[in-house]
Amino acid sequence: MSSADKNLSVFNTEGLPDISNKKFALVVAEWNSEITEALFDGAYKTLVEYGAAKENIVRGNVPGSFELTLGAHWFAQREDIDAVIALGVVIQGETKHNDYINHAVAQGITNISIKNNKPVIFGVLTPNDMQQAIDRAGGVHGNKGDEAAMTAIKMVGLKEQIAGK
Ligand code: RBF
Repeated sequence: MSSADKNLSVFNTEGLPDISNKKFALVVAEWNSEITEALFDGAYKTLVEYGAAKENIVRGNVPGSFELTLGAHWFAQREDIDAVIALGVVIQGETKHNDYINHAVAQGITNISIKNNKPVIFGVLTPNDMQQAIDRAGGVHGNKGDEAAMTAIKMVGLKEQIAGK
């Protein structure tokens, strides 16, 4: 299914874990901030809606998506943080940079997730143009921030399930 056919804010919520004592970090890229702020709002709202305590949600900003990996790594190193969500948007077509940034961040986030043994979620939009970004940041296709938060919740639950908790 391409993301054009999917609403990013509609998900299966069966069997979600109790996250009232779980701590989440949101790392937000400032580049294209009108989009990334919408991603943040969606992610924050979804975490709270499904049981996270507001005081258990922390935020850090990074200048651009390229810096998401290191910002997320610093949060992931904190023992009290259960999951990290990296939020950014790299608009293809506006820059050849996008290939380098997208690949670097996708690889970097995978690496730090495994290294820190906790979910680090790739909440990065990689649209062809600004309209596609708007459509996925609270527009007609929902909000990638919602989806990233739900992914974090589900991965926290899976980790507990596998640990037998
Ligand atoms: N950061 C983003 O988050 N999204 C972008 O679309 C984006 N495009 C960039 C295009 C160019 C030509 C450059 C130089 C940077 C871009 N960045 C973007 C910023 C990048 O993630 C990083 O912050 C800077 O490259 C650090 O100097």
